[in-house]
Amino acid sequence: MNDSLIEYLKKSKKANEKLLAILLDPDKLSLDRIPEKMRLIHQSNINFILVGGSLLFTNILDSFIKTIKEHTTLPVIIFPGSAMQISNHADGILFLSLLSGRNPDFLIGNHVLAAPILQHTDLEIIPTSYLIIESGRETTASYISNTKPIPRHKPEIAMATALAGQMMGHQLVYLDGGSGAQYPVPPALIQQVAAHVVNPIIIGGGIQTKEQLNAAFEAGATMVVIGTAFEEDELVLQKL
Ligand code: 1GP
Repeated sequence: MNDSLIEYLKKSKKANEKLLAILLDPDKLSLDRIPEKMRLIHQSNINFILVGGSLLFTNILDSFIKTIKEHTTLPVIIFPGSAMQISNHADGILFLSLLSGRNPDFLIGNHVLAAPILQHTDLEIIPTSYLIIESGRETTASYISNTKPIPRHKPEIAMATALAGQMMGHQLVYLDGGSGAQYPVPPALIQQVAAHVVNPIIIGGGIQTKEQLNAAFEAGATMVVIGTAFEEDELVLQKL
């Protein structure tokens, strides 16, 4: 890939190309299983690997990403749950502002802790508006961040929030139902955001079926993230 990660995402949006990412959580995948997972990923049309989690119980992020990179040329992007999740082995990091919430730790606190460390890495830093959307039951992301998600029947709030993020200079929007969401982000909500925001949109949380995947793309997602479905069923990528 010659472009920066964000340029690639922006070009994909412009060309109406649809991208798929797999989210690998270091707590849920042991290092020795990475080669086998990467083989499955290479047999499908995955474009990006995301790594991270709201909670990390083990301090293995560096070796986790290093092992992934030994088995793939796909770009690896950190999707951090906190300022502790930084590794120079990745290609980039989503510099997330949790705009759906009103917790200063996730709006600026973690960023201040991370910035001096990120300055000395080669990571591409991607300023991202991160919006948690209500998805049926409380998610780890919402609980750990101590924030309320945006109600799923209020697309106008999601739209106004994503627009504000764009005006702040963010390059990307991530609408997330949260890991293992009961219901994915509603297509009507994605549509409303896509109609007003030029930044590429990432959708994640609870995507299990081809229908849900296509609905997200048709509503305006440039990239869809699959995490739990691949953890629970290794063959899911062939069905999507
Ligand atoms: C979670 O968007 C990601 O933050 C992926 O969600 O694990 O439900 O696929 P799932």
